[in-house]
Amino acid sequence: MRTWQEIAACVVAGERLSAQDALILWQEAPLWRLAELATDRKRKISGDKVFYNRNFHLEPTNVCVFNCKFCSFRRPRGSAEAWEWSMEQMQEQVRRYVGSGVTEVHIVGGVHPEHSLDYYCSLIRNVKEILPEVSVKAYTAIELSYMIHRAGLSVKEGLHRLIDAGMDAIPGGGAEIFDEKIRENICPDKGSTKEWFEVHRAAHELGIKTNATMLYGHIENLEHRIDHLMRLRELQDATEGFNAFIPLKYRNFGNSMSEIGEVPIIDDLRTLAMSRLILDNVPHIKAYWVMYGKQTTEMALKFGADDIDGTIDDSTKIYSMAGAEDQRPKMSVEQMLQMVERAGFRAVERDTHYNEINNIK
Ligand code: V47
Repeated sequence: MRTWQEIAACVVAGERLSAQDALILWQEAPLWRLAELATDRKRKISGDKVFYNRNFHLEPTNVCVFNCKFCSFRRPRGSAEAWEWSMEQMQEQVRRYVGSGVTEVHIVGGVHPEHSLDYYCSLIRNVKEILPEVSVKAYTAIELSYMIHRAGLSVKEGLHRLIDAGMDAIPGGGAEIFDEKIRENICPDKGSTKEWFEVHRAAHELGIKTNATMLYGHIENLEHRIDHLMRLRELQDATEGFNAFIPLKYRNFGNSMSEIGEVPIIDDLRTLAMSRLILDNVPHIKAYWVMYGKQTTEMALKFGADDIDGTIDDSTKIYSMAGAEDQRPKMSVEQMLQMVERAGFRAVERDTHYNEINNIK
């Protein structure tokens, strides 16, 4: 077995990490060394740039056919806290952004029992009619798999319909943890790991870029995290379809796993750095500021992240309902620029496809 110092030297030389070496590095390398290794790797890919975008979320409903133990967002139909926005209400939400400079709408919500594929397609069409210049990053693989199978179509046929309606990219949600036993425990009735990969592979084959996430810091261990990252690396080798990876820290407020607690920030930083090192073929590692909070996000930039997501404009409830610091998450471009500068990098506005937008004042 190699020592962490030997493994670190191999990482510097550009050698790909095996699962066994990744575990040793993860467990034994000091935090400062992981920071150095991950930052070196980040610099090779994105130099001194850290990306952000101007975006908002649409969350059509928090009613969901699945009942994941970690979820603080879902409400049973008929509950006072359940919402099911009408198409008109969502059009109204989208109209607020006319002329605002947003470049991306991220649509994600509960897996509604009755919404059809046509409904999801017309939601995208309506967004594009109001904001023709934006990209629509829509629906997790779990939502997609459900709506497409319900329509009696193959995954590729369903994706074709959504692409025709204007879907530009697919977010990374629903991945949770790929290990089937852990998944069975934390989200027993949810769409499977196999379904998640089927959708992402099909999207990549159709030329649609997607993101990937990992929900960590609950009952999984480091081997499960490494296995998760290795499965993503394998698909990326085959398709090159992932734009970004987003590690999602389990937040424990208001769900049925609350007794587990949350992992310390040092674990978040090590996880980011190791994600950057294991996923040597995924260009962008995102520190999602809404989930970490602003201070941890600033630190995360020293651990291999090169993206912080966007302005959000208080449009998502998933993390505020799970106990994140920002109960009304919102960041101005100015605040983002300052955060990135304080961390010693250069903020660059991007669109969904990571094309740079040159309008920084
Ligand atoms: O799949 C739900 C996670 C995800 C909790 O692709 C929780 O750019 C922590 O995927 N604690 C949805 N996490 C959000 C998501 C996402 C977010 C930002 C950017 C992108 C992107 C994707 O949120 C779910 C689940 O893994 N989640 N509940 C919780 N209590």
